[in-house]
Amino acid sequence: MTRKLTRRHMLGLAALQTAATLGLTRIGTGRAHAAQAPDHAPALVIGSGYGSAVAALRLGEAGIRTIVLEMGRLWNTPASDGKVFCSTAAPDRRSMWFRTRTEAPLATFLWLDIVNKDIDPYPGVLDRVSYGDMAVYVGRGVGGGSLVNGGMAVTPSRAYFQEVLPRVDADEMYGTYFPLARRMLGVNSISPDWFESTEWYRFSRVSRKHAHNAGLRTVFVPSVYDFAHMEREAAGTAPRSALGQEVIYGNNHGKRSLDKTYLAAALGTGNVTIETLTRARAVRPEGGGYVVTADRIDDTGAVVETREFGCSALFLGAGSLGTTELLLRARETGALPGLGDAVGTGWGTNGNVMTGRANHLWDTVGADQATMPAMGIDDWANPDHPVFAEIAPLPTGLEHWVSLYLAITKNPERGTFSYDAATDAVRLNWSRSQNQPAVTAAKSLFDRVNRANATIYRYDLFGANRTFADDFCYHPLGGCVLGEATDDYGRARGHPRLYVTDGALVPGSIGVNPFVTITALAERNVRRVIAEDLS
Ligand code: FAE
Repeated sequence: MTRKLTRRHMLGLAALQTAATLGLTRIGTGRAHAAQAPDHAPALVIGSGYGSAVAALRLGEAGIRTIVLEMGRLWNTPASDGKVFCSTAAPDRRSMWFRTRTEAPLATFLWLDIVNKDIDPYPGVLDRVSYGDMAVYVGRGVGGGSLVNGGMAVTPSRAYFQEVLPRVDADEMYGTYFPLARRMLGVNSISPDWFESTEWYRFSRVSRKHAHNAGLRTVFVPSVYDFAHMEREAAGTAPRSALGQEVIYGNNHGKRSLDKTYLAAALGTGNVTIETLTRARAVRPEGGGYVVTADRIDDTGAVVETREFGCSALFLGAGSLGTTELLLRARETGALPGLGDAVGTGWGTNGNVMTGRANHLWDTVGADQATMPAMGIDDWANPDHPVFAEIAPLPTGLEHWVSLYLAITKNPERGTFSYDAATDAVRLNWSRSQNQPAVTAAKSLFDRVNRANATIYRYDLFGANRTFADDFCYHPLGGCVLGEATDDYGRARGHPRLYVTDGALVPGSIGVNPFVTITALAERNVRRVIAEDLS
């Protein structure tokens, strides 16, 4: 099993490299790549994030020829600086999806507009999708969110998982699919000895001390960033990535993103091809299957070709926003009239809210900070305000005495999406006030921390003197909720062989960083679907 997978990975990685070298937008090996009808396959997968990558691998392994459509580009060709990705300190056109200026989560520092930089428009790797009172960060490219995220690979508490998804067999998830997801994603943990001794995690140790002073519990957070590589970075024997201010605009080294794991293995089956810079825009049923209309764009964003892809089975893995948009548009335009009312509902931010605290002069957080969080404050058992707060880095290369956090709270508020026929656009209905429960919960925890340490909040980081960033999130979840918009295995209601396979299935909250859950659920669902519907 292991040897087979390794050979597959190598074949897949070679295909990715060939596509990069030749500048191809079609990636694949074997019979899938040589297919007579490149626009038709038994299975079509939209997107190449966690849910899609799982579907592509398992379909490919089952011998089912599969085409993956990804709107972003393949990220493995070095630019003139010798690097694939740019750093947060020196963002260029590679950083963001068709922008003229970066839109980093921290808008300012000391109230100064020194964080964001002017850039040329390009299919960059990070997008910020704005819907009035809420903006959502997402990854764009082969690997989706895995290219830009903080790598935190957290399994939710069993009790909360059961509360959120009561119809999913928790024994099966915790016995089979969570361990499988962690293994496939390459999850590892930091060495506690190194954590205690390295300058790169001083910021975490200071936050831990302050949390403990307030009687709070901290936990190590597993990661898909290779901590052995990070130790070599610190020792000067490997090129710096997490220790070189690389994260939200991609990591040049160390990160086990999906193109190195699931997608490489999927390509290695010889049954999977990936079409990049190809954005699905419409879905319709035809001949017992589906046809997807997709635009291929060039580096300027211009549509160079519109293609129709036919399939017998369609898997939507375009992320919570992308999948919901495609299905809502299809329902509202009458293309897929059988989809139920639940499509476009049950969306949430996973209770995300960020905040920063100002430390005393003697509590230095260090000029050197690893970009990969390795510790969280776990107060999820708090009956009034459950919070899991990751201790986030702020790697500027200078001492700044800031402790930064991404709090995950149990915000019960949910958003809905609506379709505007005049503009063919999908809108998120979410008001600022809906994030108040998240702010209240985070404030209750960090007020405690501040009281215990005689510290205050920072007012200079999120614009308009705000102490809590409540207008953006990193963890969009829901929109096509499992058991509501779909059956209990992600089969869309009303249309056979149409599946949702990504974060759109999770009902708005999971209590921890979500990609391990999205991966494990996709593994569970696709196994059932292949066995019952596609064999
Ligand atoms: P996702 O990974 O978003 O993939 C969807 C893919 O579909 C993308 O590649 C899109 O470009 C593509 N796509 C969308 N629309 C279309 C279309 N119409 N046609 C073709 N392609 C399309 O979906 N989670 C954690 O668990 N731990 C973390 O440390 C963490 N940190 C994060 C940091 C940042 C900056 C961000 C943005 C997210 C972070 N997340 C983290 C969230 C995590 O990356 C996210 O939950 C997953 O990526 C969602 O997986 P999906 O499969 O749902």
